[in-house]
Formats: sequence, structure tokens, C-alpha cells
Amino acid sequence: MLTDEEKWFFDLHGYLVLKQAVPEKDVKRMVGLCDTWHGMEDSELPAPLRSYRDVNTKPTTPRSINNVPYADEVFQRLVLNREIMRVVLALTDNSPQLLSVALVRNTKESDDIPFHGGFSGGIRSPANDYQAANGKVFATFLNAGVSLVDVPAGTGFVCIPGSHKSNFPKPDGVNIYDGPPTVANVNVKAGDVVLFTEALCHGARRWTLDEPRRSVFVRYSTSYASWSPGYGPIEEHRDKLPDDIYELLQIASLQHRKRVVNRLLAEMGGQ
Ligand SMILES: O=C(O)CCC(=O)C(=O)O
Repeated sequence: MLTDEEKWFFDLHGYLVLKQAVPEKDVKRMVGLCDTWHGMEDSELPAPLRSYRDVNTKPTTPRSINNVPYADEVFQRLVLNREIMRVVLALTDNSPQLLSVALVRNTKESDDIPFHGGFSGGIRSPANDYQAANGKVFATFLNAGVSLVDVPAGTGFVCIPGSHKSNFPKPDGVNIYDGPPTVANVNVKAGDVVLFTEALCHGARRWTLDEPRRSVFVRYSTSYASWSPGYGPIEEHRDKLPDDIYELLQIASLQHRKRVVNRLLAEMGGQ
């Protein structure tokens, strides 16, 4: 499911770029919905959509609208996007759980996002782990950052390649505006995906264009990770989700293979 080159790259750097993984017409639809919903107050959004943080008390934090697959099929297609799932299935050893889907808009006024993730006191949490063994790469917490716009050099996603397996704390002086070789600013086009382990130290530089940056962050964990309340399907809105997505949102034991996984594997020729 992953090529040898992808395994090598992901193991070395902690992320992969999936070029043109999302069809143009879906990108356009998501941009339209992003602009519509980001033009609304939380109270006007179709339920169960809501902002991750209170936009009134933190007006310069990039606003993130969550639960979007409940409101439009385009996000349901994105969650099951075959290129993204090909990688997510390989990295979770065919045991994925969809955690959240966040539609984010950054403007020139938005704050940048300092480095986070990576080294945390030398202890690698099972909830955010990375390993490579027996010819496989494995990560328990993944983020597929889907860009809906072209991102020019100097802005957008940055990371410290290799920091997902670092054993020493990042020096305080290393920041998101540093350059290579320590910091990589990954430039993408609309429809590209940066799929990274959350164990990678990452952040985002300030947006510099008049036209807002729009992105979708689709987060997956292993199916047997039991996260805090707030994850899992929202039962009162279950009727808005197809069975595949509902199942993908559920916790399942390590031994249980989800039906949606079997279906995807059969389609992709994996096992
Ligand atoms: O905006 C970005 O590219 C980075 C987002 C980020 O840091 C995150 O989702 O944790």
C-alpha cells in the first residue's frame, strides 16, 4: 500500500506529500462552503458544526469549524479519499479511527502557529507514537492536511523533518521562521495533501496573501485509541452520516477489522 520510496521518506521525515489527491471540483466545493460557513456566527452554522475555539474571545486564532462531514457529502468523500486512506491504512496497520475533520481559514490577520508535537519530555505516548519495524512504518495519530489553495513559499505548513523520532528537546531558539536544513516549509498546490504523524514537530507560518488560506485537517488515530470524551460519532446526528463514516468514527478493538477497511482494501488490492 505504500511504495518503498514512500516508506523511506515517511520514516526519514515524518510526512508525505500526496500531490493532487483531491479532485478539482471537490476542492472548489469545499472552498465555497468554507467561505459560506466562515462568514457565519457559530449559532448560524448547520448543526452539529461548531468552532473549535470561541472566535469572539480569540479573534486572531485561525478559526477551525469542526464536524463538517455531517453537513456535506464532499467532506464524506474526503474522509474516504483513496489516496489518503491508502496511506492511513498502511500507517495504522489497517486499524483506523476518524477523529475529527476541521475546515480552517487563515487570513493575514490570523496568528501563526508555533511549533508543537514532537518531543515531549522524552516520553513517547502510545496515543501519539511512531515506530518502524519489520519493513513497516506505524503511527498512532495522523493528520492529513488538505490544501484548498496554492500555498506560496514562505507561508503555511512548516515542520522539523525527522523530529517524530527525536530523543532530545528542541532548543528554544529554533522557530517556525527558521530555514533548512532544520525547518522545512512544505509548499503545496490546491488539491495536495501533507500527511504527517502528529509526533512530528510542526506549525504554520503567518499567511501573507489577500485571498485567505483554506485547508481541511482530517485527523485519524488507531481504532483502539480511547481518547477523551468529544471524539466518536455524534449519535443525535447519526442520520446525516453514511455507514462507512459512522463506522470509521467508532472505537474498535485491535482484533476487530472494520467493514469499511475490508471494503477499501478489496478495492485497492491490499489485505
Ligand atoms: O496550518 C497548518 O498547516 C498547521 C496546522 C497545525 O499545526 C495542526 O493542525 O496541528
